[in-house]
Amino acid sequence: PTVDITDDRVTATLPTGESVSILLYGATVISWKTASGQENLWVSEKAALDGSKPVRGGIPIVFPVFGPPPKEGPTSKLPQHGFARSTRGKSGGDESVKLDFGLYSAGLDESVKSKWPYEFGLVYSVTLGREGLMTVLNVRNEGEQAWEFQMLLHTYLRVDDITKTTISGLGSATYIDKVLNATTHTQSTPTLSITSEVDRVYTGLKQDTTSVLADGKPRLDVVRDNLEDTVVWNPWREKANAMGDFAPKDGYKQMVCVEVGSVAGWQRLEPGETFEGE
Ligand code: TA6
Repeated sequence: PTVDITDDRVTATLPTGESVSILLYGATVISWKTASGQENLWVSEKAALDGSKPVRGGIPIVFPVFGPPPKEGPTSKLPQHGFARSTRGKSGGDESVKLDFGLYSAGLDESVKSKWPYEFGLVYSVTLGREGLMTVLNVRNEGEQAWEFQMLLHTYLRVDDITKTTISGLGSATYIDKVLNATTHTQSTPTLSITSEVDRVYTGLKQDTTSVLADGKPRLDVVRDNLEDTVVWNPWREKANAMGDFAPKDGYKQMVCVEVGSVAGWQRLEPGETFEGE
């Protein structure tokens, strides 16, 4: 598909011609056309599309109250139909851009489905802002039975020189060392230097930030939200050599994985429940 982004709207068009336009104001869908160009949504010729009032037409979102609010109670001060339809979404403007991707059980090949036959929905949101990159995985149980899962954002970070790289924010945490037969240890130093293969699952970290330092100076902060575990991995020389798709072979000197997730235990989702890790 092609995606065209202007100041006030996003328009996406499939190669076959179908298109959708979403006004950033209220995330209001204001056009949905079939391949032949037929418009399926009605928008008033006098609709305000400049953000001065909710759009008269398209698909305004009603949240968190429908109609005139009750006289009393938590929604009593809100305008009719709430505020969502008259609030510009955070994904707009030049400050940040947010992209959402979906993966659903219905989209799996039968061969995969037969090995893990549960109904799920994943929405992965990637937001680029001035201060950083945010990656969020939202997991939903779409089925009728509970299931368990683990998840991780297996992030490969680029560094200039691994010998000058240290990792902080892991001090006094417990970790499972996958290099040492998955034995459990406690991080004794406040910072971790990487001078050989490292493959550790840090569990129950108190701080939510793990920092990558270059020459002792802050380079990148990896911040966990609603996730308990952080994996630190560098394959070093031999393991890098053994991976057919790892190149250049000395690339381990320019990378370190700091991966946030929920991997030491299992997350359980009842039907209809969602989990979000960031
Ligand atoms: O997260 C670290 C790790 O689990 C390592 O044990 C290492 O094997 C790595 O991920 C890469 O896994 P992959 O399946 O991508 O080769």
